[in-house]
Amino acid sequence: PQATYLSDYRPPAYRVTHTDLTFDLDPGATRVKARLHLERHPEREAGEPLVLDGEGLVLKAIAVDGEPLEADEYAVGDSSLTVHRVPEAFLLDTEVEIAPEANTALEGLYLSNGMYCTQCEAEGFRRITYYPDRPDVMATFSTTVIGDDEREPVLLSNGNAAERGSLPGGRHFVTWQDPHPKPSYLFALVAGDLKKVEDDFTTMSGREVALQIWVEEENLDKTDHAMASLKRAMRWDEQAYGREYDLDLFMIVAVNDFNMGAMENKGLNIFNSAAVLTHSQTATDTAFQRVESIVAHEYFHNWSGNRVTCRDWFQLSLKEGFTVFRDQCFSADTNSPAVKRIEDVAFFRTAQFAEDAGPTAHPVRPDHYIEIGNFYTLTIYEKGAEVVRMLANLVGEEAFRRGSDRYFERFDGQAVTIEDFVECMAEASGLDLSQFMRWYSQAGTPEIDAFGEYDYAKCEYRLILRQRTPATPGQPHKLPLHIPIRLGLVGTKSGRDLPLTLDGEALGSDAVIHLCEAEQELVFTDVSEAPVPSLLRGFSAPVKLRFPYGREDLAFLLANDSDGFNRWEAGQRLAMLALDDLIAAHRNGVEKVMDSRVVEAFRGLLEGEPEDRAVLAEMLVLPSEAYIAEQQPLVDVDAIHAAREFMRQGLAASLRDDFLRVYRENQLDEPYAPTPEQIARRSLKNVALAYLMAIEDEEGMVLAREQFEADHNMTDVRHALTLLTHSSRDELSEPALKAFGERWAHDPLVMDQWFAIQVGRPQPDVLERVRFLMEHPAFSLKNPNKVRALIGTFVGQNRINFHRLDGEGYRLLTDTVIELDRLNPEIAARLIIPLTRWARFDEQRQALMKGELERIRAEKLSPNVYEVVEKALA
Ligand code: DPP
Ligand code: ZN
Repeated sequence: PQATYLSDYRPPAYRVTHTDLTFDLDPGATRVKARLHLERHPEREAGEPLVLDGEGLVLKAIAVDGEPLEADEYAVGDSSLTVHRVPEAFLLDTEVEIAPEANTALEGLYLSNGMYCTQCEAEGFRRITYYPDRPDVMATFSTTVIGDDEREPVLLSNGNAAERGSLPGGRHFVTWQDPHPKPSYLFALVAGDLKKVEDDFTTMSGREVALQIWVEEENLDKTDHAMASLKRAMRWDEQAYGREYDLDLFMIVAVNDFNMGAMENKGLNIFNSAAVLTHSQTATDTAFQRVESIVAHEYFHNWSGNRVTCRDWFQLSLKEGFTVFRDQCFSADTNSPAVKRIEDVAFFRTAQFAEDAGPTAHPVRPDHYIEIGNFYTLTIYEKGAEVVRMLANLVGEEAFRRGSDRYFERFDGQAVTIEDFVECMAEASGLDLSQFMRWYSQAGTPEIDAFGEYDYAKCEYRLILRQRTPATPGQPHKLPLHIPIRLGLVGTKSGRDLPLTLDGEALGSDAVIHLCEAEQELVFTDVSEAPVPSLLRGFSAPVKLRFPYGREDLAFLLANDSDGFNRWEAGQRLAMLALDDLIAAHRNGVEKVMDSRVVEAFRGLLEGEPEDRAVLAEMLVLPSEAYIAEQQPLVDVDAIHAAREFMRQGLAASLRDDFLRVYRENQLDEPYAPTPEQIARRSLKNVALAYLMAIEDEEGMVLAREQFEADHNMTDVRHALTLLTHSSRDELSEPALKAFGERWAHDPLVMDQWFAIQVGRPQPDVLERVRFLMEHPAFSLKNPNKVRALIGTFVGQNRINFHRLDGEGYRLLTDTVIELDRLNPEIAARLIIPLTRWARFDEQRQALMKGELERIRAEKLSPNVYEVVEKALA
């Protein structure tokens, strides 16, 4: 397979001004007629051949300006169609045949549960018809869909429905007009026996918009939350960004088989059912929150992505980073901002840092790829969002809004680059952002070493900051970045933020420092008492920051920092220091001793007045095994697990009565609602229950069983079932699992949870269970949600068993990937990632992991898996 390079970018030779499509649907032989209005691109020379993308298409007819072409006037390749000579402006008609029922890759047009649907981003449209399938070709579309009266009563595409009618033979059609020029990746078609829930929205300028969520009939009762989220998102985008919706109709469709979470097709968002359907009995609080943020994310793309799109796929983070930032801010505004930030950062620092530290590390704007499908990554999305957040913090709220207004106005209807976006921010703020651009081109996680010293005599605090970014594949040398460091100095006597004076300038008590050099020294003057520095508040930059905090300092910050995020962070750091000791003890075979300072810090949290229960719940959770692993030079899977369990049990044993009290105090009698208040109480209660279960406390065990049987809502039921299943008490968990599995056998989204719960078991028998469940009638390798629930959860969250020393965990993953690659390369390439991180483990595991990668490499592979495996073995 060939790589594509950013530096090779050229505008297309021909652009499409209008696209007219007709689909005559049939599972095995759908006919697609396309009439493209083409013209030469003004920047390209006359006389170039027309080369269109196309994969897996059977060409049935081709004509230019109505004249059928002779066989020697065009050529059909594996992935292209070339017309040797074309005029400056012309009509191209093609007709192709495709087979949606044979499409297991879930790109292009495919069938999901008997329903036709499409996924065109990034390069799926070329599996539908011959087309310049690249985002800088933007055209208006009209789409006629012809389907069966009975099987496909509903025929949907982008834009507004302009015409409908019946046809002979029990068929009918609908024609859709989309007046907004769009790239092919935003095309969508859905056809099937769907039911809709309807609502409406009046935009800020008074335009009426019909809102529809289309689902299978049995899911009609699971759309309320998505609809309410959509309306909140529409209002929020008007208020926060001045962006209004621009069609008469906005549709969401839920499909069961979907590679991603959801897709922002113009006016017709297609969602993985897991990202849209919720009900108190079937979805957890986390799922409710995820639905809210994904509905918002896809809606926000209407401006950041659709109206202004990407010039090429190297610019993917232009729309994704910005849109993730937008959805994060939306969720923070609608829920608890501190908790949202904590959750996002906790996830980011495990998953994205791990990506940056592995062989698939890449910049937020990569400079080459083999398969763009492999670049829908945490770096492009989440690090991209962190980069936009840094920009927002550097330029300030008002300039950021002016900059974004400028961006949307200047580039409306265009396909642009990351420079265009940053340039708007630079213009709006007057800030020089040239060094900042390195965030887009340099891969890897910057590391900052900080040292501080208080001079009592001079009342000065001297802070030294040193940055370096480790080498990543293809980038041995890194340059210093422009890093915003938000900080405060917390007085050890007063417990308050001290006023900051730097170079004679008063900065308030919370300031953003621009770290631009490899090393910078800051001298704060008029510091009236010895402080503990609170650094990188709110995680103001996606970096690893080290500071030689003592445990007392951390306990102090945990109790006194005015920044909620950094209070949580202080607790995490304190726990990490104690965990490091326990890991070392485990490795050296000496007795593990619980650090009483951690116990006392937790006691303080549990016995204090909870101002924010949601934050408190987060503070009571120890760093995850994945996060601890990220902090170790060499990952010792077993020691990490043993250390963390030891600490959980130690905390539970010392604070048992507190946990029991917190559990009882946070029981709720009210009917379920996904409100921040209720969610906070449930999290707190469930964290407490998890501690009680960590020591298999008899009373805790009874509470878990009662919570499962009370059947109040899925959050509580799932949590209780998970705790029982992960305990050693199979006599309690087996009947519960059986009852749950039978009750929900008809609901695929609940069965996903049933799979995930079981494969998270720490017991060594889990591997046999994974293999056994892969044969379960509710499991299918063709359904990405099932693969993620069963294999993804096992590999990603059951670290001790995935990394078993007999290599069985690795073998299971490899067997699955090899089989899956023949069905769905995109999902296969994602699933294999944990194996690529072999360099982080001991020699024995390294050898096993590499051996499995070699075994995959020996197969005939998709470009997706090929690219990942090659990087891993390079
Ligand atoms: N569906 C993916 C997203 O919304 C790709 N655009 O991020
Ligand atoms: Zn997106």
